[in-house]
Amino acid sequence: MSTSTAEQASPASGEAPEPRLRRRVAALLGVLALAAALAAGHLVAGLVGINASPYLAVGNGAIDLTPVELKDFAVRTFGTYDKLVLLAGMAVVMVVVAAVAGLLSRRTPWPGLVVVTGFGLVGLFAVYERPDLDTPALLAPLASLVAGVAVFALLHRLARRDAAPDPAEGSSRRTVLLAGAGVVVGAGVAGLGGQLLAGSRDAASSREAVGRLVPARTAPMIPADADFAKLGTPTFVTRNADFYRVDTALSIPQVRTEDWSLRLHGMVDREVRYGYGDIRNRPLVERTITMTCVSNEVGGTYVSTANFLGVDLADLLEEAGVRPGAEQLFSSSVDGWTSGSPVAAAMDRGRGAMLAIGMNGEPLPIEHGFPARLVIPGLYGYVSATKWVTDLEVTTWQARQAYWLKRGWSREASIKTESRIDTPKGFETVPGGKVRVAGIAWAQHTGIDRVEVRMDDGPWREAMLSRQVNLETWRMWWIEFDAAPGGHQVVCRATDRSGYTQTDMRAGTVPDGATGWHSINFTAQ
Ligand SMILES: Nc1nc2c(c(=O)[nH]1)N[C@H]1C(S)=C(S)[C@@H](COP(=O)(O)O)O[C@H]1N2
Ligand SMILES: [Mo]
Repeated sequence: MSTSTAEQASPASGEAPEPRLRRRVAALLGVLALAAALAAGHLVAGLVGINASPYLAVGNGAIDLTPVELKDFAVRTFGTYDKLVLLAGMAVVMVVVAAVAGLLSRRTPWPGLVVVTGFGLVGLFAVYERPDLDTPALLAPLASLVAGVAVFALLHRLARRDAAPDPAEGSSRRTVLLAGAGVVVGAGVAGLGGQLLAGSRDAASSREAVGRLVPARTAPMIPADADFAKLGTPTFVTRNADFYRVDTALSIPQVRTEDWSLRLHGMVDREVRYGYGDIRNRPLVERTITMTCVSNEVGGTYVSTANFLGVDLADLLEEAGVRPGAEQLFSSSVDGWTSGSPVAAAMDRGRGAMLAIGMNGEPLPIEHGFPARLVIPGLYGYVSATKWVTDLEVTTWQARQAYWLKRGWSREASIKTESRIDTPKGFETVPGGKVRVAGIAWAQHTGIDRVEVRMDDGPWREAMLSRQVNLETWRMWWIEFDAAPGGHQVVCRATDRSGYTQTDMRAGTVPDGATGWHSINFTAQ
């Protein structure tokens, strides 16, 4: 009440009775223009590819520009919600900037128009910079720019007319309100429309259409004693919905099989290009493989196992004819993410590297790389497991530097021998007496030989190991301790088949994977 009187009074004191917008009206104008801009961009993105939506493109750009330490912190702190946190943070910042831009425009629309245009240009630049988007994608941020400027200019004019000392019409306030409401509804419809349009062209329907992929060679049956799930370990094969997910994609790349191809080129005798049909119509082989992320902390959850279905990478490379001197298989995803794997690992028949199109009896889930991904057992995911893969270049280490290598991670990254306690959970209270401790251990491509567990300051005791499925997968273990009432600590360590026992030296995940023993505290009652 008091502010509005002050504002009413101020024009009277100046010579030119310039109408000034009330603060909250001005701020709201900025926010409405922002909403209109984002929604218009999203709608057009529904037609030209949802990743062209300026909001998503700016977020994806931000992820690529984020320093490693911050990214590592985000993944550690927010886990799989890191991207949601980023999007929410961006929204807050944008709303604040838009409101401030509105506040600066109480007399003339220019400051707001400049800010809205600035936003638009950032969106245009972000889309322009995305490797997975081409020229038509620029229509989306362009639509944002136009909608933002138009809505701001229009609402500003209406609101100023209303704020004039002598409003022309008594109805002009209602006009402003109606226009504002119109923008809100329009933005909602446009945003939703974009989402729906994108849905109709997305990869889900294409994945449905793939139907059943039939292996020519199925993976050997997993024996019942390959896990101790009833005793508190994970199941041997991880359900697709539970399989860990790590990638830099803010919105999951949507690739339809008919739009997908894989180009194999570089230091080869003949360049080859495969369509989806070329791959699925080959005899498909299925392999049980445990994947691990280099960002997995000691005791972390970024390790899972699946039956992958696909073709031997070695077959494709041999068909193309790898030239002498080739060192690196440089793979690219449709979204521009890249990875460098040793050619030797990709060609090694004993390792069984694949171009995978199926996972646990289904076409690859979209978030795990549909239509096709690499899986090279024994190496951390960032140097072996390119999702949405579309390009394979045979080259040298000198010639090409992959995404994470440029950001300080190692070139060579074999998965380290590790073990984890799954039961009891940290700080759990369990009945005293016999306490069962169970978990997993992995040393892909080498194999686990032994897991030892120690309670408090007692001796190391050997745990019971599950049956080994193959060298590229994890093993489960369990053991029982007599635990007197009170607090206890258990620690585990694995020894692999090369004779190496996990070091207790704690190392962080950068540059080539964490080390150290996993320990947990629990209370016996
Ligand atoms: N296109 C693309 N592929 C990618 C990544 C990525 O960011 N983009 N991340 C890699 C990393 S770091 C890991 S650990 C694995 C994880 O695969 P998943 O999400 O299927 O578990 O994918 C790899 N492939
Ligand atoms: Mo990873």
